[in-house]
Amino acid sequence: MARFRCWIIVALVGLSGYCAMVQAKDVSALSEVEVANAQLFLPKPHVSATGSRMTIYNRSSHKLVIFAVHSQWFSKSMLHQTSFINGQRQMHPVKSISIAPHHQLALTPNTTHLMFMGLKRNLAKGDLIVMTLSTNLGPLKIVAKVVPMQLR
Ligand SMILES: [Cu+2]
Repeated sequence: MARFRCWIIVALVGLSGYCAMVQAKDVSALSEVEVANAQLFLPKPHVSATGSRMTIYNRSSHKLVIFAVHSQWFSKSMLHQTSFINGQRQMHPVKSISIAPHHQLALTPNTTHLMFMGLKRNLAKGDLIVMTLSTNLGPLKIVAKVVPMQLR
């Protein structure tokens, strides 16, 4: 019994050591991810949904996977992919957006992007809106500037 207990302790210590290691790796990897020119489009009058644009630089040696986005000023937010079917612009939700190590990805209205729905307050040009990306390397906070809507 004593021996069995000892093994449990070894296993727990080993596990917590591993967790600490993973956390350390993730924290430093996340510091090597940079988001540039984050912009949220000013919604049209009486419309509560809008899109965004930004470039994400993954300078880490880990793949970055974005699973979700959240902003307190919107009741719902999604990861979107735009496709053109018979010349018609269509958007659909995707489960994740990945950026390979040492790669960058431009999120634009006509490619993959972050989409926001259910606006809870009035926005004005120049407002700064905080949003948080849920990623495999940890939560990534972004400050986006509200700009006029632009599809290109
Ligand atoms: Cu969209």
